[in-house]
Parts: sequence; structure tokens; C-alpha cells
Amino acid sequence: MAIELYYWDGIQGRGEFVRLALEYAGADYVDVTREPGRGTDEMMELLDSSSEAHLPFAPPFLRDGDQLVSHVANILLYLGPRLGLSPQREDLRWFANGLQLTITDFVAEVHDTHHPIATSKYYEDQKEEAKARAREFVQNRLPKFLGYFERVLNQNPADHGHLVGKDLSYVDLSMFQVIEGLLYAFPKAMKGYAGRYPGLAALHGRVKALPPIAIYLASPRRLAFNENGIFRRYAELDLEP
Ligand SMILES: N[C@@H](CCC(=O)N[C@@H](CS)C(=O)NCC(=O)O)C(=O)O
Repeated sequence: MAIELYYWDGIQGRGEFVRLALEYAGADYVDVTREPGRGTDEMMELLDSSSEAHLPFAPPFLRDGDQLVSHVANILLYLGPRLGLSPQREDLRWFANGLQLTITDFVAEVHDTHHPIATSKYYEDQKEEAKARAREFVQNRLPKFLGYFERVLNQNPADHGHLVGKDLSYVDLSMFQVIEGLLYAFPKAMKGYAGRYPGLAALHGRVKALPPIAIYLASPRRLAFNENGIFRRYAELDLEP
């Protein structure tokens, strides 16, 4: 039975981290809300269910047979060994999960640059606070997170240009997506980033060129970034580092 991915239609959002792993591995999956004959109502029914025993709080979540799994990092922890995208060694699996949870935190901070006050309110209603939040993000948090991941790459004893161990893992795919999103949302702040974070820039380029990823990125399944997603391009929030 195909794996079912549940996520909001119309945006890459957090669902994209899961999609990249499924696409890279050539997994048999259905993107439920985008599937003809199915759709967002089906996802809402599940979220509103009064009988589902393993109720998810928010998308993305995944159904694999009887198993429901929510939260990006948890989904990737589940999928990794099944898709051949997790390290073999147990200590490295825990490290990979820690890195993915750091990416979760990073993504939440990216989200908060445009929604610093309330997720339930429009960006336009929190624009002034967003400017202050984005300034702090660009000046302090962005270099702290990217600097950390650059160090992880450099300090990987396997030294094969991956974040964990010697082979490509789901964390590398997610890091690609973070860089891609940052380049879209913060072109000024990211200008010259390859000079400051050469390892991450090389990783980004390598993942982008992997044949299954290149094919996916060129396909209609890869939606363009837009101003409803996590990575949004608002000129007033972007500034030189
Ligand atoms: N930690 C969760 C965050 C999930 C999340 O925030 N999902 C968003 C969409 S990207 C959502 O629908 N949130 C609804 C809400 O928080 O009320 C993950 O990594 O999957």
C-alpha cells in the first residue's frame, strides 16, 4: 500500500522535508490533499476525528498502513531506515535526529520572522514586529544556525561532505531545503553565503544535482516558493548581514 502524506496543498511548507526524502528514494506515496478525488477535506476529517487513537496535532503527518506519524523529525526518523536514508550506526541515528530537530527549531524561527506575534493573524497585522524579529534573525540567529551546521560538516570524521556519517541521509536533504528556502526568502542576507559557509554551499549544490532530486525539482510536483509558505520573500524583512 502506498504511503500517504498529509499536508496543506498550495505550499511547500514543512511537508517538503518529507517529500524530498520520499522523492529521493523513489517511494510509492500519495500526496493526499493534491490527489485527484481526495483533497484537503480528507485531511481535515482526520484532524477533526473524534475516534482516531493516534491523533496528529498539525500537518505534516504520514499514514503507512495502520501507522500514523506526525512531526517532520519524527516522520523522517520513521522513514529513514525504510528508505535507506538513515545511518546504519545507532549513535549516528540519534545524532541525525538531533540535527533534524535543530532544523525544526531553525524552521520555526524562519516562520517567526513573518509571524512573530500570532500564527492566526495576517502578516500585515504584525509587520512592525516582524521587521524587528527579522533583523534579530538575520544578524544573530541565521549565522548561529548556519555556522553550527557548517561546523558539523567540517567535524564529521567520515569527511565525505555529508552532515552525518559517510552517506547521504535525510538530514542532508533537509539542509538543502533550508538553504534553498533561505536563498529565496533572504537574498540580501544570504548574498555571498558560499564564502562564509563553503561546506553548506557545496552540500546544497550536490543535493540539487542528485538525479532523483533534479527530476523532482523540475516536475510539477515541486511547487514554487510563495508568500503563504514558511520561506517568504518580503523585501522589508531582508537585509545585509
Ligand atoms: N513541529 C511540527 C510543526 C507542525 C506545524 O507547525 N505545522 C503547521 C503547518 S507547516 C500547521 O499546520 N500548524 C497548525 C497550528 O500550529 O495550529 C513539525 O515539525 O511537523
